[in-house]
Order: sequence, then structure tokens, then C-alpha cells
Amino acid sequence: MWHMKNRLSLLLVTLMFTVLPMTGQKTPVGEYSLKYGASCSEPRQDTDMQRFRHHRLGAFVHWGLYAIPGGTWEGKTYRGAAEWLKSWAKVSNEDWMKLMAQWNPERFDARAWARMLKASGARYVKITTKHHEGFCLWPSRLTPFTVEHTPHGRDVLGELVEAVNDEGMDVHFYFSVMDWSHPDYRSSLRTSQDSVAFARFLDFTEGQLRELATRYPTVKDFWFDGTWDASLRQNGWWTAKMEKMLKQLVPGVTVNSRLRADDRGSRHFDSNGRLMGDYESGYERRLPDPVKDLKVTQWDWEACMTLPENQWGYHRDWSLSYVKAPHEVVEHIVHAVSMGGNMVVNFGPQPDGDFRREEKDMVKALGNWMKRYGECVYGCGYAGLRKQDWGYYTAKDDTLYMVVFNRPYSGMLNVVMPKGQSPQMACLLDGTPLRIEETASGEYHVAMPRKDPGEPFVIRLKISRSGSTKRQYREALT
Ligand code: H76
Repeated sequence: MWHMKNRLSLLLVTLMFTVLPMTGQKTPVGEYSLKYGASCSEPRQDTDMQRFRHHRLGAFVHWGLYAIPGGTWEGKTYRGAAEWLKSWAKVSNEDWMKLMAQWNPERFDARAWARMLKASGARYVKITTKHHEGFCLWPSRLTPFTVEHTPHGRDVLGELVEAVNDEGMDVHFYFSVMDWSHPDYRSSLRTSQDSVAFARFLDFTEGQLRELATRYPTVKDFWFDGTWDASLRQNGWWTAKMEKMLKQLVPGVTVNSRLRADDRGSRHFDSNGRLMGDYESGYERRLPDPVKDLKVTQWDWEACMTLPENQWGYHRDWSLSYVKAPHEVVEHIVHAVSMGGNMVVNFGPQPDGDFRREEKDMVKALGNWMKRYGECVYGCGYAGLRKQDWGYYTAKDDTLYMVVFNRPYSGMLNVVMPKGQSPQMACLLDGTPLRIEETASGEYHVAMPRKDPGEPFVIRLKISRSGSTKRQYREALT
């Protein structure tokens, strides 16, 4: 009897600890039970996340040894991305790191950089602490391949962090896990020796991340890259551990989805379809389709783009590529905001520490536009309305913005309203009123301003019903 009772309680205890947690509330039926999946299922609403979201426009800076050859190796120019030159030209690590002897950016002035990037309208700066090549912009103690061991010798990252913060902008760190300079890096784990080496590599990388988080505690975000290899996908636990570690070391920090893989190797979104990290970061040099991809409005996301087709680091010859005009860049920014995302525009400084003419001009043009029309970008998001032929809607609280890129010949901009609502007032951002007309079919038109602004411009709309515009429009859609 005693025996039986004991057995029964043993069975109960076993049940409690094994079966119940698996069928409990945590893992709904039909879902995978994951140890390293998403850490929360709703978008973060704390002040740091709101700040990230509110900024909407950031600047990316890709700077490393690759700026020195600028796309040309031994007389041959490669059209591919300049920061990948080591790979295109099959340069050995030893030869590549000889470039360190030429790292002497005499015109590098962190304060001038910060001022310039701020003038673009960007509210934060994402800096490549280490790209795939492995060269560190900070004096890492864990590798010889750093700024410290160059003729310049200065802590470029530290100077930038201070200068960017002093200009009132946030600093985000780009960090490539894939590291071509490290002997223990493996893209796949074929043998047990590979696994042992890669384990050492993960320890090394953890050490570098600890360095960055502790040396530069004002960092607001870690943006991981170079995380696609099978070796890392098989070590999803490590990506979860790094997310946790960084959040402990830097309270409030945000981490992009690209770092993460779950227990089953699923990236960005876990095997149950939940976003990992704090925001989705897969839109690189492309944007979600404004009609088909409305799902992105449900989570935070950030896209990034280059000025040429695909050059992040400095490439000497931009004539090999199409280069975007300022108004196209503005359209990409607005497109992202209209779907609830952030946009980061990339700059690839020269090896001497200055910026190329085209980038300086772009900064001026963007900055001028943002100064005049930034109201429809900062703090704005998805309005719950589809993209129109004339451009995009964005929204902030009860204000709706029409960002007009394509002027209709008629001069009349069609305004689509959810049932029961009407535009009460339309004006330019300086307050100039615009005429609203109701058509026979119950549609509304807003008249173009008498003087064509000759550039993408913004109309502010007040609508009839009170309450949250965003919510109302969302309701109207479903
Ligand atoms: C592929 C790739 C990398 N991801 C972009 C953000 C650049 O850093 C590019 O080299």
C-alpha cells in the first residue's frame, strides 16, 4: 500500500513537472514549446522603445578598412559592395589586415560628423563597430585588429559616441557576428573540432559585446548583422543569451530581430511566428509593399538603404551605379513611416575621414526637406489608410498627413475616408488653407495649393470624428 501511494505521488510529481508545463497556458496547443523563442508577444511600450519608434529617421555609418581600397584591389575594380571587397578579391586575412598600416584618417573629426549627420534630419546614428572584415573601431582587448594598433591609434567609436550624444542624437551599434578575421569562425559545423572552435568564437564575441556595452553605456541599440550562417542558426540559445545579456548590461536597450534564431533555427520570427528581438530588421535596400504587406504595421520595424544601389562602405567609383536623388530618398523615408517603420540612410565616409561630395549634398537636401516637412515623419506612423496615387498617408494622434509626391493633372487630390468620416480642414504645414470638395459620389477632394511647391509636400488634415485617428482608421479597415 505504502508502495502504491509512493508510486502514485511520484507519478503525480512527474506529471506536474513534465506534462503540465507542456500543455499549460504558456504553450497553446499546436505551438512549439521553445526555450529561445520570442521573449514577449506584444510590441514594447516602455519609454526607450517609444523613443526608438518616435525618431523614425536614422543615419547609418559604414566605416572600416574597406574604405581604404574603396572597391579596387591590385588594379581591378569590383562593382560589388565595397565592404565585401576582401571576399570579392579573395584577399587573405593577413594581406587585408596590412591595410591597418594605412589607417590614418587625418580629417576625421567626430564633432563635424555628428553635426553633419544631424543636419540630415536623422535622430540617431548607427555606427559599424565591426563589420565582416573584423577590424574594430574601438580598442578591443580581445583581438589585435583594432584602431589602437594603427598609425591613427584613436578610439574612433568612443569619439563618435560622445560627439553624437552631445548633438542630442542616440547612438546605435552595428555589430557583425560573422568575423572573417577570427580563426575560430565557422560558417557551418561539420566536425566536432568545428563545434569546439565555434564555441570559442562565441565566447570571444560575447566578450566583445560586453566590452561595447560597458565601455559605451549610452548606446541605445544593438543592430546585428552577419547572422545568417548555419553555425549560428544551430546555436539559437546563444542569440537569446546575448539579447538578455545586453538588456541587463544596458537597461532599456533595443536589439534587432536579425540577431536571433530560436531552438529550431528559425530566424527573425520564432517557430510560432512571433517576432524575436524588439523590431524587425529584414528590409534592407527594399521596403514592404504598401498594399500586400500591411502585416508589418503590427510590429516595430526598421529598414535601411544605400544611396547607390548597393554600396555601404566607401566605393571610389559611384559612376558604376544608379545613385538615388534626394526626393527618392525622401519617398523611401515616408514610405517606411506610412507603414509604421523607421528608415536609416547610409553614409560611407572616405578613408581620410571626410565625406564624399554626393553625401554632403544629400545631407543638405534631406535636411532642408526634413526641416520643412519633418512634422509628417517624426512621431508619425501608420494611418490605417492605403497608399494613394498621389503619395502616402501618415498619422500622429488625431492629425492625418497627406505626403504628396505625384501631382495629379487635375490638381485635385482624392482623399479616401472611412465611412461616416469627412475631412474638416485641410492646410499646408504653414497653415495655408486648402479647399475641400465633396464629389457627387461622396468622395472628397483636396485642391493643390495655388502655387505648386515643386517638391514633395505635405497637407495636414483634421477629420470629423474625435478619438485616435489610428484606431478609427484601423477599425474602418477591418
Ligand atoms: C549583406 C550585407 C551587409 N548588410 C548591410 C547592412 C551591409 O552591412 C552589408 O555589407
